[in-house]
Amino acid sequence: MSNNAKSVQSLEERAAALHFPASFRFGAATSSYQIEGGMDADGKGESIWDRFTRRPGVINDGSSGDVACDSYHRWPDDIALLREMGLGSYRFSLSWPRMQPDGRGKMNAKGIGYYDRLIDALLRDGIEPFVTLYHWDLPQELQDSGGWYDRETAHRFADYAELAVAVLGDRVKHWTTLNEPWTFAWSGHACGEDAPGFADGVRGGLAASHHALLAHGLAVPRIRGAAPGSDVGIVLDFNVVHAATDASTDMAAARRFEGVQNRWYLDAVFKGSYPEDILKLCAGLLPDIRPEDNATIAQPLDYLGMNVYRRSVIGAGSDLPPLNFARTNPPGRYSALNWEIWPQCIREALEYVHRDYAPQQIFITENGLATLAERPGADGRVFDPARAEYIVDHLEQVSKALASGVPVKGYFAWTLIDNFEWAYGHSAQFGLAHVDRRTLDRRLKYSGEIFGQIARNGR
Ligand code: IFM
Repeated sequence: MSNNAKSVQSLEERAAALHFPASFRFGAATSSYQIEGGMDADGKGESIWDRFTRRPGVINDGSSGDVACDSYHRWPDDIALLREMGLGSYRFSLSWPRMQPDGRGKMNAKGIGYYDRLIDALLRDGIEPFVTLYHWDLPQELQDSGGWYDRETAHRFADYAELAVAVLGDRVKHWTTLNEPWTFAWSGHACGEDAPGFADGVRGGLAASHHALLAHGLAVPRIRGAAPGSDVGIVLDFNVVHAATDASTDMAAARRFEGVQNRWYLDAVFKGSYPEDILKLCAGLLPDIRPEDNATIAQPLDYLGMNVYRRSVIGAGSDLPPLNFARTNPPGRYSALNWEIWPQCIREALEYVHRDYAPQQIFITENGLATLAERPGADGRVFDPARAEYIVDHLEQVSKALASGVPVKGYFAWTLIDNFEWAYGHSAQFGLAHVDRRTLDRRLKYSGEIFGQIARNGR
């Protein structure tokens, strides 16, 4: 047997050895802008990503989500893939400007109809919808009046959340307010890599973060009011942060980085106040944080969604003053996005959050590997053993966290199908299924087959 065949065999044996409780949920995740296309179909309004992707040079390969995977029309193909893998849960997001084109006022019946059909079909197939209300596609109209720099946007989000839940909440039992406020606040407002493209440094990141968290806090009771008995949570993205060396300067930089990436959100949501060290460090750069905001943000939640991909190894440097950090890349394996592959990070993140914040339930709402876009081989199959291995490695760590008492209730792979990876366009892909960019036909990859086997046999 060749070495490749041996390593595939041992991977498949490790996949077969994975066991989770019967109630553990296996699913796949996507987001509206990354898969739907239908950019202006049926009355959809413009989003900040529709506008941002028009700027020359901001997307690696010059692509956009105008068509993406055309899931606006091909959603039955997406559901067929979920069925093929035997997944019992699907996490997707609503496009706010498809639901409510101007971000305020009138809802769009045709946009609601799209999600109605999707949800009904999922339920017919026994697949539980986990719905995110905001995965980065802010209505451009709201951006024009200040976007996440404007406190009013938080109120508009709460209004929209209530209206969306009122029409879909009879069938959807798991609601998420925001996906990854750290990323959309900082990449969109501090560094300018993502929409709306502001490079306003720490002041921008903190203002957008605070208003996003306020939006979350204002929305939670409105969601509960519109769909009593449903589970409500938020999805945060975690980097397990390690200091590059034992030098006190590196350790302090790692602590600052970890403060804005993790504790800023966790402390606000679970403890009702922002971390003192970050408030002190960033005094003078803070938005208007009113005394009552802390209580508004710290709503009791039914679950925390954790997106975990990597470890960040941080030393002292000059990025984003006064955070003054530098990312370092220790020797190891890296993804096509240059993210370190370090599977222990998922267990470390789960144990840290459980120990310090004790959410009632935790879902891994995203985890997956970016590779360069793959092509089917001569036999028509897309063989991506690196992604299959990534999933098995990380699930082994999740299972260890479970054994150590962390209430982790499910795992969603990112992502169902190769899609529009934000500033990377289609140059890097995370899909369990390949999408032919010409025909948009979907085809399960080897990683999807392995993940399906784990989902079917591993409980
Ligand atoms: O594609 C993104 C997703 O939209 C949010 N979490 C990280 C993924 C990979 O970059």
